Amino acid sequence: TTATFRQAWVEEDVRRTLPTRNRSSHKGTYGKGIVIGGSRNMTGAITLTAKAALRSGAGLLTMAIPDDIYSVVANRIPEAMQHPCPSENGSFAGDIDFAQLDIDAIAVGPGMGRTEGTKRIVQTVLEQDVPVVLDADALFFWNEYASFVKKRTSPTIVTPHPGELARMLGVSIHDVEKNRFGVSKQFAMDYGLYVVLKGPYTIVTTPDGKQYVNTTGNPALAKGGSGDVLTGIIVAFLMQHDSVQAAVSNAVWVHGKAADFLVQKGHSPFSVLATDVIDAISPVLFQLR
Ligand code: NPW
Ligand code: AMP
Ligand code: MG
Repeated sequence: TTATFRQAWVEEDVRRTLPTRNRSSHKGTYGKGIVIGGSRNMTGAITLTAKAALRSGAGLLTMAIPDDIYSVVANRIPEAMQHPCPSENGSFAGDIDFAQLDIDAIAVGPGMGRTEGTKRIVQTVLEQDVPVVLDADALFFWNEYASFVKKRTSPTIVTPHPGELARMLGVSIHDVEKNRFGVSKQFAMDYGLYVVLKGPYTIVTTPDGKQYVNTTGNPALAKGGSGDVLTGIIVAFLMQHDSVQAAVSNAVWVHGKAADFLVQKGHSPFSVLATDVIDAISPVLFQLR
């Protein structure tokens, strides 16, 4: 085993590592991202991811969605571009031709469902030589991706909640929760990837086993859609940071801080929605830069 490196990730770290928005920049400076997900029963998740990415400074953002749900999704975010994909029964049923797309980072999984189409697209995503965030349903067929993940040379980030990590490892949720540090470190080092183990005190683990514990967030986030928002912030920050660890830790921090900001401003944790968290990204970033 390696030496233990554990550190809290606090506001001072975010202030030190968050990039600035330069006077001479243009949209291409901040990266071209794609978020892939959605299905007929879950059109909201990928919409939340895309909107969160745009609020987090992504230069250009494309949403790849099953063409069955194209019109409902496209109607919600005029700033995002769309890449409608072949679909069957409201889910992906085909591949994505990345050669046609000019992409700097990918997030895949929110609201995608667990079909053969999901499996195929995730495998293709893992063959792309850019940073990849795997979340939600993109984590479902984990064992089938192992060989693809180990071959990658660009960063891979997985963002499981304890239920998802337990499923990926074939252990109980209790096994994950009683040893959150150990389990995520082992997993990160085995696969050579970044693990974001979510929950109160989210832990970000790097491929070499360093661990950063988040200090923001509250139970307002214990609600459907929160994780989908986090994935959008992560993919946007990956395009704007040099350090993957700083990008991911800052994203987790800003996500939690947005929820904290809302509660401080008099919103009840009962009532805060994932959409409100997206709207609070702006004042949080304003206070930082
Ligand atoms: P239980 O039973 O709740 O106690 P799944 P998912 C457990 C989409 N969404 N700590 C949980 O336990 C997502 O993007 C769409 C411990 C259960 O066993 C995905 O595509 C929305 N355990 C899809 O839904 C809004 C925890 O894990 C299992 C835990 C499925 O995602 C909602 C559930 O996990 C949603 O985001 C925790 N913190 N959290 C939309 N509007 O379109 C969960 N568990 O079966 O992997 O499903 O997370 O619900
Ligand atoms: P997901 O389960 O994928 O929707 O992700 C839930 C998100 O909300 C993760 O970022 C969690 O860290 C966060 N979250 C959920 N419950 C809490 C809580 N009680 N305190 C702080 N953060 C939470
Ligand atoms: Mg989730």
